[in-house]
This record gives sequence, structure tokens and C-alpha cells, in this order.
Amino acid sequence: MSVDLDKLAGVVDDAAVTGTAIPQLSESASFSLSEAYDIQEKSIHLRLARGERRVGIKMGFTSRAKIIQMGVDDMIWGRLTDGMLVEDGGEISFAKYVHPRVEPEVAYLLKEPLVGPVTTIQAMAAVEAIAPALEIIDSRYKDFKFTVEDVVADNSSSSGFVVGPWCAAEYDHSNLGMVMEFDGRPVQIGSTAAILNNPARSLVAASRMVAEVGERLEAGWIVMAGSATAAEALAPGVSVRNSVEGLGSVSFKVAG
Ligand code: OOG
Ligand code: MG
Repeated sequence: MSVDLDKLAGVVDDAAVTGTAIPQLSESASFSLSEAYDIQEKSIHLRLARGERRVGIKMGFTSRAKIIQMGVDDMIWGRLTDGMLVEDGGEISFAKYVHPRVEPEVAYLLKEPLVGPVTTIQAMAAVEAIAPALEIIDSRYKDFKFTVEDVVADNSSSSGFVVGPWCAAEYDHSNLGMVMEFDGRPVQIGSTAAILNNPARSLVAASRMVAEVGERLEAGWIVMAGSATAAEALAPGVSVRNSVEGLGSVSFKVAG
């Protein structure tokens, strides 16, 4: 019997909406990586049907630190909607999530579409601006454990994203220091170089990977390049800031 992708999309969507942990889908169903992306797409359709709007993509496992932390060694991507956007300086409610973590990232804003394989120079020519960013990830799976197929089906743990001030992306941003603080205390220190040696390569990978499912990166979209460091678990009351050398900082607070 073939696996019911629509049903599995409903399962991950429901877990995300209610902030409830579920067993890994692969424990009771067998599906390929390509079917995992189908489940992801179908789960996003449920969001769009509820009125959310697609605003971009997030890349995952673009740094060694994340690959080591999660034990998954394949680059992955997920779909971002406006419903996941948290305002810079805004507040989130802990109760909405299963076991949220936060990652220091940078985000790109595109001014032109990117289609399929492109060079780093072509990718950067399509960039309007770059910003310091924070990603709030929240695996819907129990104990934050998953196979690559499971995490992709679960929209690559996408849950929230916060984007700081947009800066001109003309200058070299391949090795900028990054500090993520909890209540003013540094919890992760890294560099944009940890993201594929240059986060622009994440954009190149994003263009190539979405083309595999017939998508292209659209003008106006945001691309989250992936975490430069291991993720940190959030807790009620904590204030989070990511400062990126030369780009400024981005922050949010978890309600107490
Ligand atoms: C998967 C998402 C990874 C990143 O920036 O590497 C990711 C996860 O760790 O749950 O967003
Ligand atoms: Mg991330």
C-alpha cells in the first residue's frame, strides 16, 4: 500500500498548530526524501489555505556545528510563511511551541528571482539586502530527534524567524563575527564563515535545491542562510539578541 502523503501532511500541520509533540512519522510510515518534500509542500498548502502567505525559504544544516548537534549530514530546506514572522524586538509565547530552540543566522532579501544552478556572483547580484537574523526552530517530534526524511516532512523544523535591519549587501560578508546573547550573556559565538565558508553559498544551494521540486526563488523572498552555531534551547522570560559584525543586531523576547 502506498503511503498517504496528505494524511501525513495533516499530522505535522496539526502538531505545529497545537504545539504538540508527535512520534517520528518514519516509525509508522515509509517514505523517501522526495516524498518528505511532498509532505512538506502539502502541509504548507494547509497554511496557505488558512490565509498565510509564502515569503521565502530557510536553509538547514549549512554549518558543521548544526550537523554535529543533530547528527544529520544533508543540507535541507523549508518553506517560510508570513505567519512565522516575528517582529524584530517582538515577543513570543512559549506555550505555542513544543520545545523551541533559537539559532543565529543571516537573511537575504531578493530583488530578482533565482532559477536553478547559479554562481555565487549571480546569486549575490539578485540580492537586495542582507540582515542579521534569528531562527526559532521547533521540531514537532518527541525529544527533538528525527531522520532527515522526518525533519524535511516537518518543514525542516521551521517555526519562527526574526529579521533585523536590512543592510546593503555589496561588501564582503563572508567572515563576519556573530554573537548570540541570552539576557546579555553570550551563549553562542561564531562567524558567517561557519555557513558553508560563505553564506552566499547557501543562497546558491537554495536556488539549486528548490529547482529540484520545480520552484524558483522569487523576487521579494527572504532566504534564511542557516545557523552558524549549534541551536540553544529557549525558556520563558529570556531575551535573545544576535549581533553580526557590521550589520547590527536583531532581538526578541520569550514572554515570562
Ligand atoms: C533542523 C533545522 C536546521 C539550521 O539552521 O541548520 C536549521 C533542526 O535542527 O531542527 O534550521
Ligand atoms: Mg535554522
